[in-house]
Amino acid sequence: MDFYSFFNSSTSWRVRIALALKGLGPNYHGVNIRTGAHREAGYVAQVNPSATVPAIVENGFNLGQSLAIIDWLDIKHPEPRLIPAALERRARVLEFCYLAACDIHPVNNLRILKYLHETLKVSPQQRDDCYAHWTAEGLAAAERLLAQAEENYGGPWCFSAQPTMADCCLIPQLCSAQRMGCDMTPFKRANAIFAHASSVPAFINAEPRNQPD
Ligand SMILES: N[C@@H](CCC(=O)N[C@@H](CS)C(=O)NCC(=O)O)C(=O)O
Repeated sequence: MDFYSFFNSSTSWRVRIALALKGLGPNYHGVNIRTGAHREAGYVAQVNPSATVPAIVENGFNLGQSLAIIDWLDIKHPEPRLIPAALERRARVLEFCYLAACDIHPVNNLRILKYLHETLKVSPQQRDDCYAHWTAEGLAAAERLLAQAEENYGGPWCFSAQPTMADCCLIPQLCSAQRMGCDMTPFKRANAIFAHASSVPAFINAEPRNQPD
């Protein structure tokens, strides 16, 4: 399996956690999104028509979108399961992942931040305030879902004693918020899960500082 990732990309990081939890070691290809490698014609045509990272290619099958990749991995390599089979828990995990992937991440993505600054000419301070505002709103919603999840399913992970795709989404999102200087103190449940994940090898291996690029 070939895996296309950028070390500092939170969506690539989600997939790296999933791969590590499943004990899979694909061929790693660093795609530098800062220099625009994700928009090169060959990459877009053969690897990821979305012109983003992450993506995987296996036996001529190419797939982008981090949640679709994790779902695909979960069916192909079901141990350990990252998307629970039980209907209600599965729905809760997906609810959380869509919050991270559809509501929080997109407004904070590199191309959005660049557009704000380079095209709309907002100042770096306004751009960072925009990031902090939507991140705080999103993480507050995440915190409410996590409190409910702890009550219903326990911990130490988002949705029980085992990590799920929700944890794959949460940890990179928290790091990205921290990196941008957001105030993380209100997010107590998320911080507790983060502290737990920080000592687990699969999560450590997936961190940006441990990637070849
Ligand atoms: N919904 C996509 C988002 C992918 C995405 O936007 N990835 C970012 C890196 S975290 C990227 O490639 N950004 C390039 C850009 O903004 O130009 C997914 O989950 O895979």
